[in-house]
Amino acid sequence: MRGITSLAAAALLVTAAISPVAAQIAPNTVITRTDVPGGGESLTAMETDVPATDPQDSPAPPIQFTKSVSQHQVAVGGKVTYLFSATNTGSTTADVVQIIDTDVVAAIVAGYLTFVSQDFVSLPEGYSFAIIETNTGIGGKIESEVDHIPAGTTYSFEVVVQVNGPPGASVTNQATLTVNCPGVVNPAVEDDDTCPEISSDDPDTPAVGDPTVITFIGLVPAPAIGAAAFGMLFATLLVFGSWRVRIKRVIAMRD
Ligand SMILES: [Ca+2]
Repeated sequence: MRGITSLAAAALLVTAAISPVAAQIAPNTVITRTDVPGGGESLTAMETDVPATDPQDSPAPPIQFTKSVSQHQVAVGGKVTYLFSATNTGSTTADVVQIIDTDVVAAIVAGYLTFVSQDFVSLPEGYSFAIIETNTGIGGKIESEVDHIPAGTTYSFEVVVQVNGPPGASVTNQATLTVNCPGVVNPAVEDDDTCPEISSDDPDTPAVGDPTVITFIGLVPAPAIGAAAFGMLFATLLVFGSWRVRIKRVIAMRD
């Protein structure tokens, strides 16, 4: 027999001599090479009902990554909370999920914001490692990592900052998420087992994958004075003016 023959059985072991069999291998067939005593190799093929791929070579599960904010308009001197949230919407576990935000730190360095605090909000069940690190210096970043996120669960943390101003200024920022993706080579990052970056989405806006924006506001502007109000103000000033005159007069009489 030349090559490997596939049968209809769900699982079948076939041993064959070394030969160019690649073109004859049925889908979902696992090939194992074994050294033969005295030299040479043998091939063992197992036809299965599942794809013949290493689970570690499977793409990472999809992750919904959002960066929400407690309020989009913040009074100068007030505080605002950013919530970073990663939800595994797939059917397999996501490993080594890392979130990085440099934009918030850039706003801190520029004096628009002041860092207040950070904390975990939701940790995946059964996690064994999670960390948040914030470096508020020049070139610093907020960096958080969790070792895994099981399917259907969420990992989230929050960062609180204070708004320094000036009124009218805005801070636009976006975080990125990476997840371990063995078998997928991404030359854009150092680790070639990391999937391409995912940019955060502001869940309060209809656009997908858009940055999160906060705008600083100052005192509430006074409403415009209408004609009627102006007339009342003018009459009031006239009365006030007469009082002033009257007061002067009283003083003059006392003198
Ligand atoms: Ca959005």
